Amino acid sequence: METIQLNIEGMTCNGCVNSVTNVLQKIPGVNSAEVSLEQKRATLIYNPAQSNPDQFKAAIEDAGFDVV
Ligand SMILES: [Cu+2]
Repeated sequence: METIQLNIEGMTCNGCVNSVTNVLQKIPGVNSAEVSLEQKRATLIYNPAQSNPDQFKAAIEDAGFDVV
């Protein structure tokens, strides 16, 4: 398992946090996804054999937010 932190722009409320959390948790290989509204950050623990940071970034952007 590996850990990665992604900085996210565009989240304004807990609904946004839930959206981001949900799309990340659906990605195969993601063990856990914690999203902080205050820190504008997602912390993921994932299996690098099953998923990669490009997928996380794409999923967040598809949900309407920006990874910076
Ligand atoms: Cu929101």
